[in-house]
Amino acid sequence: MSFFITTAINYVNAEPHMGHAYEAITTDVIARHMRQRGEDVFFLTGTDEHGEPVADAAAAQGLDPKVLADRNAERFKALLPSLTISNDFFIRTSDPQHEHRVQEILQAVHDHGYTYKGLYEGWYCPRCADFKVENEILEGNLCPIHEIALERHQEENWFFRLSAFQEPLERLYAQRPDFVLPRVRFNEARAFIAQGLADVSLSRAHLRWGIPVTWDPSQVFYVWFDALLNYVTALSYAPPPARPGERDLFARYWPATVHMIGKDILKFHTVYWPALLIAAGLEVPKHVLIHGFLLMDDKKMSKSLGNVLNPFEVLEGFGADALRYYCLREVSFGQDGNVSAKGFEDRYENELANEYGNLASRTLAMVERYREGTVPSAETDATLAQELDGLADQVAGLLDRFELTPALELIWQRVRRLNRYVEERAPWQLARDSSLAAELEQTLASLAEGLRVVSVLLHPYMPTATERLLEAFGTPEPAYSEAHFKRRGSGQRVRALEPLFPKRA
Ligand code: ME8
Repeated sequence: MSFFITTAINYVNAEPHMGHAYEAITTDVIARHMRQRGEDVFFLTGTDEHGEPVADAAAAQGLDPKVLADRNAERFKALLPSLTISNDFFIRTSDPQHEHRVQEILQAVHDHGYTYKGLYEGWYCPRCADFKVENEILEGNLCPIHEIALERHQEENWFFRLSAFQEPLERLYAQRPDFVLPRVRFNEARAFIAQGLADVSLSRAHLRWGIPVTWDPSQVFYVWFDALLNYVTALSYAPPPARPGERDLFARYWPATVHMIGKDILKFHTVYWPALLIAAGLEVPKHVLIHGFLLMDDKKMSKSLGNVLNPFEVLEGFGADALRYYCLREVSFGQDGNVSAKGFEDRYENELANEYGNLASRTLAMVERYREGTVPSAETDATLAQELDGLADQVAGLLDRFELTPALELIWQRVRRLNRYVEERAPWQLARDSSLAAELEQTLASLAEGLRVVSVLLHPYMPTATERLLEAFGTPEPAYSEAHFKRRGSGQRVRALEPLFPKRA
């Protein structure tokens, strides 16, 4: 089945921060897991380049917006391989193909009668590129997200008749209880709709850095409509080339399976976006999946608050797998969570180095020492088999509901179980007594098999370390169909493995 998954596209008004890395990582875990299960995955990410936030940041640095966009888009692009993100395409909203397709789709919305010209006045946050409604505004007329002064803006521009979609959206939410996940966000979106939908402005009169409105080229489209449409436009020009008989990827992948986004942009994705799609005559996505914020000192980490944790530095010190693991383990997916250098180092040391890395090197060393590097093809331990049977199904069930942290927790319980198994069986004692050879063989076969199973399941979370481990054990296939505990050891030769998570000085 086709499985189209997207991240939000990132503003290029500043460099990437941990929040962006977090979103790419969580999306990548789902994409990799679904590929393991044989789904036809298409994973899209990219940059959001038009509008006030970028125009203002460029002006402040005396740059042309396109120059700033080019520079920062490169940084966002460069972050992806260093996080081992497996995206299939990277869209930039300054791509001419995107611009052209946005014009076509919004022209259709106009032709269907969902636009009109009107006067807009309201409190506007230039960082959000959004007008704020009265009940959101903080005391002193501050933006609730950026805590900066809002500006009073008035201009004549084109409106989108969001109010016409009150009933269609209510119906959508009544029929599709999993349209927005998790549930608490579904309720939030539904409550927003229940308040009554007001029309929203679709264009900007005083901005040049955007896509011209086809029927009124003196204006550009409001950046949010331009940006949201990336999810559709990308399918009209992204490689891989369509299969024979396909004009492009649209028929194969639309509607999107999952839009992964942060909680601050809920309204745009759960209200404006489905309304816009219906207005254009397109299908709405299957799920909008909403993650929380990474917090440091209990404040959202963001470029405008100035407490940025640089993902490049974290990666240099610990590597991508460690960062990926930490993000999924420390922060309960869907909720906000604090991240800290101390918490990171603790988990690295205690869980990655000691529990997983050490289990792998001990097991390999014992296979080497006691059985000359061959995993015995002995029968595996029945109790352990019982404890690992069904694990792959449980993990798949959780990940079908995008429960990323509980799935990791479940796998990690088995990593700990395998460590206990080593202690219980004490293979170094069994090795001293040749009458216990069968027990020793069973122990080694079971450990190797258990490590193989947990590594296949951990692969989406930590692709590099698990691949290295699986190769060292001579069982390199991380396909999901291989994720069950086998009744016999593999009989494979093992190879030496450098520590997966070396202890830091
Ligand atoms: O909102 N923790 O771009 P953006 C976790 N261009 N996630 C965070 C975060 C944090 N501290 N800070 C930001 C935009 N994010 C628009 C999106 S989509 C059509 C247009 C998340 O660069 C944020 O919630 O400000 C969003 O999902 C993504 O990073 C990009 O944020």
